[in-house]
Amino acid sequence: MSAPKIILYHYSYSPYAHKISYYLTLRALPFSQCPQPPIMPRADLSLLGVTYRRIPVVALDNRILLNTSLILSTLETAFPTGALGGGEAAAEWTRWSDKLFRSAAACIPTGLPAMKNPAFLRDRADFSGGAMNPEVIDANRPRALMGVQMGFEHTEEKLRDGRKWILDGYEVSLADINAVWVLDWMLTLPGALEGSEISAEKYPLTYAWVARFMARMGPVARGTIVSGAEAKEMILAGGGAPGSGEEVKVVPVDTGRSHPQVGRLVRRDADTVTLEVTPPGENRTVLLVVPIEGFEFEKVETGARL
Ligand SMILES: N[C@@H](CCC(=O)N[C@@H](CS)C(=O)NCC(=O)O)C(=O)O
Repeated sequence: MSAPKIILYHYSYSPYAHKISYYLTLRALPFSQCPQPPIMPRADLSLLGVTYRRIPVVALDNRILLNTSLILSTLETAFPTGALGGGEAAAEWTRWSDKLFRSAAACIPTGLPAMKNPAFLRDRADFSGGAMNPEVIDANRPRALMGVQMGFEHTEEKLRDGRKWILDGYEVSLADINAVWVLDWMLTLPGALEGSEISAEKYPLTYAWVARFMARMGPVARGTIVSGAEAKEMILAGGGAPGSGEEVKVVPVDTGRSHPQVGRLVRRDADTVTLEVTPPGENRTVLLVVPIEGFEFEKVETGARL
């Protein structure tokens, strides 16, 4: 059997997508990437019948995986030789970085070109469910910077005992990936930390650990670029005929709620729900795997919770 095919749908400056591209790079897994625009609409995903709006999305053969924590755990299982490990502890770091992301996103400088683009601001207001107003963002900046600084405090505290990687006694692991992406984003986004007390002098262990991670990983792998049509063909190659499962609607609990996803229920496990989706004009299907944590599920016909 050949190795499962990985296709990463993302845009290069999505910090959440870095979680996945850093993982693929560290593990040297071959993959394709299907570059996406940073704002909606995303025609390449519509082609697949995917209406879920968040980035990244990963296809593993015929399965489309939503949410980065599910993507990472699925890749660990699908490619067990050389898996990074640290999965249980990684969950704690996933929650930590998800929380930190909210402060970090509020530190995006309003002077950046994207933040002056009304289309971008409208798109992100739709994404977050609240208005994006530069004056409000600027006024909130000191508080957001404090939130980010708490993040640096936390990693500095962890690293104080001299450990090289974030989990004591481990090589680089999933926990490092789950922690590093959001700090790295803040350290590399021009102007993000301006006005804060965050510096290499104040947080030497954290700065050294981020640099160690980047050195261990090396240049970020780009994968083979494929078009939306090529990606669709690769994914549908393994697609079955449409079944008759009950229609279920899925929305994330936090962001991107105005772009629900509907599919036919094919499986429900302890941690995931699998839906079948027929792309427009197709008679082959894709499977969409959604984690139960962080999402709400509703039966379309009755409106009842799944
Ligand atoms: N919990 C999600 C969060 C993903 C997320 O918020 N991604 C951001 C980009 S970094 C996003 O989708 N922004 C709006 C967009 O690109 O449409 C995950 O882990 O995948």
